[in-house]
Amino acid sequence: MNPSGAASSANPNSRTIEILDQMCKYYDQMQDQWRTFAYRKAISTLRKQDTKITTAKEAAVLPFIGQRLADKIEEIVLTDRLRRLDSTRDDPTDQVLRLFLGVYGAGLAQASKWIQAGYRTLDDLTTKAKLTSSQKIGIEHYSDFAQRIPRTEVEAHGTTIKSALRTLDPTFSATIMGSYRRGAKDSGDIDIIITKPSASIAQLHSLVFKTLIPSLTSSGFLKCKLATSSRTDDGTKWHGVSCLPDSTTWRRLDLLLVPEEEMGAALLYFTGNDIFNRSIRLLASKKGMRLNQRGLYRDVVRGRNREKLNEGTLVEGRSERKIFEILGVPWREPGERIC
Ligand code: DCP
Ligand code: MG
Ligand code: MN
Repeated sequence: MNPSGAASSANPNSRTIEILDQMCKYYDQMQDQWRTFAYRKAISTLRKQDTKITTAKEAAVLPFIGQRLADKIEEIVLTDRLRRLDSTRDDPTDQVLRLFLGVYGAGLAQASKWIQAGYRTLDDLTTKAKLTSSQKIGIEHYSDFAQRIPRTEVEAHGTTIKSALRTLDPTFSATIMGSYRRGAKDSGDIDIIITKPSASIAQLHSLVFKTLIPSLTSSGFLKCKLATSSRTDDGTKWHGVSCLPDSTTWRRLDLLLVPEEEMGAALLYFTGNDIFNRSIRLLASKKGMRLNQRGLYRDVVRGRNREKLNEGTLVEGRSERKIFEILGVPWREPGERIC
């Protein structure tokens, strides 16, 4: 196991891993979740091998490596490259698509529409396309948002929020989540859970939206809001942008407001990674339960197409460890939740 996730040069398959990793990043940029997952799983299998996998036949018997991936592994070993990867670099439409998909909030549908309208550059979008205010920010700060955030800087953003909260109400707490909690040396954004013992979601909402955010905005730390959502769907969240006083690089910041009784489920959800979340949710559903970011539920009645007919009964929401226990999954430290 290589918990840092980096392809160690000591690994006999490091060159294969390096190229598969580039292919995986490509699919990630294309927002092709299935291929991204398939590649990540195959890479994690390869990392665990002590010998060099040189043929498709050897590769195909390994877990999570199907025939097509096995053929690619053989191609890499034989030619030291992957034609599929090279072709992505030569295709101009493909490059524009990836460029547009990098705009905050832009999905495949939006990016394709821009391409169909004849736009090819970010400048085209700025001057010709009709953009939402979030998309405008996504374009203006395109290169900021594309940069990884060093761990110490993630911490500094967390500290700013924590100290602001402390002056407003010392019983509030903020916890840095996401890749940071998994121990990553750098992160794509800053994810923070805000909670307070025995506070309702309405009280949390009021303090954060009416006091914390306005105050951090006037101090210059928060730059803008990109998206918000409240209860009913998937919890209360705030997506926006922050920037340290000694920096000019704008960073993506995600806040999640969580009542105490849901903290365990929220910690589990917001720690990820996304593949780990998928697999643990699948496991819950195999056991007749349902796991989401608010809790673990049982007696969920499902219809013919496995659609939910009721919400079920809450089994556990408060404790992350108990959710693992009830599901019969041995505890995994955040750093080990990398699939
Ligand atoms: N999450 C999820 N499914 C998604 C998006 C997010 O389960 N589609 C959960 C797991 C993630 C966490 O939320 O770990 C935070 O989401 P991020 O997109 O911020 O991802 P990470 O923090 O894991 O990585 P990064 O460093 O790229 O931000
Ligand atoms: Mg994150
Ligand atoms: Mn995030």
